[in-house]
Amino acid sequence: MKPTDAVDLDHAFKVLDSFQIEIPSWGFANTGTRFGKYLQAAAASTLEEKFADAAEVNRLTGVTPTLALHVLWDLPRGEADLPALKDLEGQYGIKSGSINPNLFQDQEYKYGSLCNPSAVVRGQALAHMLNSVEIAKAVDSRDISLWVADGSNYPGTQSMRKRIGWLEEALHIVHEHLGPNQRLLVEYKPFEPAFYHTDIADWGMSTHFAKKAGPKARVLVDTGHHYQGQNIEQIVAWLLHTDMLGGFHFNDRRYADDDLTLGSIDPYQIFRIFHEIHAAATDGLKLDIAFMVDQSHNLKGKIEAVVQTVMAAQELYLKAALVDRERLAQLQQSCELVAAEELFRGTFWMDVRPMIAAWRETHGLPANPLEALRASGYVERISKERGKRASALSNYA
Ligand code: PSV
Ligand code: MN
Repeated sequence: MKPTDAVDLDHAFKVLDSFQIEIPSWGFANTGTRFGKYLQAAAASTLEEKFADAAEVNRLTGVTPTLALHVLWDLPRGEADLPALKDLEGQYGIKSGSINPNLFQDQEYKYGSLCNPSAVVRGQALAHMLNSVEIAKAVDSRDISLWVADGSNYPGTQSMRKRIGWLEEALHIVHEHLGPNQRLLVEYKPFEPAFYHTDIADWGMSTHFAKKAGPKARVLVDTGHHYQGQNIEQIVAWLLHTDMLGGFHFNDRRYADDDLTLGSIDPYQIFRIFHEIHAAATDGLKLDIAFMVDQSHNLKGKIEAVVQTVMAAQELYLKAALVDRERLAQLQQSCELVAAEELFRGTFWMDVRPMIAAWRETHGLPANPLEALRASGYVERISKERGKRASALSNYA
């Protein structure tokens, strides 16, 4: 079947209709490395600006109706910020997405949050988790997306085993407070900020904690959080098989958690991940997977980078959907290795961009969102407005 066949296009359009991806509020803000920040005039510094930018990305791409929020960065006053948040949702037509508790920036968490040896600090971290659940309920957000930065830097300085127990206990309590449709997504990361041991270091540990927490907990795979050479699609296949896959934080990486644009280093890997998901759906598995972006853009223009990311995600998702899985299954069964690989690889090399452009046009969207962003003058406008405010503030200071 040629990619331009009517049937194919129909199938492609259905695939594209089914695809949405959540973007992170922090992707629009000034972020940096531990060596410093390069500030951008267009960066969002208020929640309203983050909503405005998210609305612009959704206007251009049509597939990002929700914005992931980080509680302490976006709602520093907790529940007191909710009325303003609800107003912004209405004003910008963007819904609050996953709620990300923050258990890493307060001074008390120097030796850990939910895994801290001090019961008092563990209690504080748990209270923040429960508060995050309440915030999520108030804005009708389904997913609490938890990343625990806890760990230790030197051998012998912490009891890894005791910390497992403390975390099991805390997540179980959090789970008990979830609403009927809510989920707890447990993210893992092998290292950073901890450099000797991390309390939730890999998908096995996340799976364990999610299972201990309760039936509404699942694993969250951040593609940047793996060692070099790890086979992420195999992890995804396992999580699908065991019904433990809750969602993704997409980004790309070259060395560690580099926060690079999705597909910028290894688009084939994202294709392979999406293939596992499409294959599971073809095989009749029940899937409920949140696709989210988790990137901060230090050098690229932020809105441009988010639009580029969303476009890359759509392309790779569609390519993977177009794999002729029936034929592939036959080739796998008869162990025709080269033919199977060529079918797989050949689909990866297919240029699906014209199909996506055609789909966009049928939805009243710009055929090329990046070009449309440039033509809109949005970034120039906000650079002027936000830049003026930033320099007024610095003059004042
Ligand atoms: C940590 O590296 C992480 O991937 C977690 O998801 C955080 O919530 C996010 O990045 C933002 O720091
Ligand atoms: Mn993440």
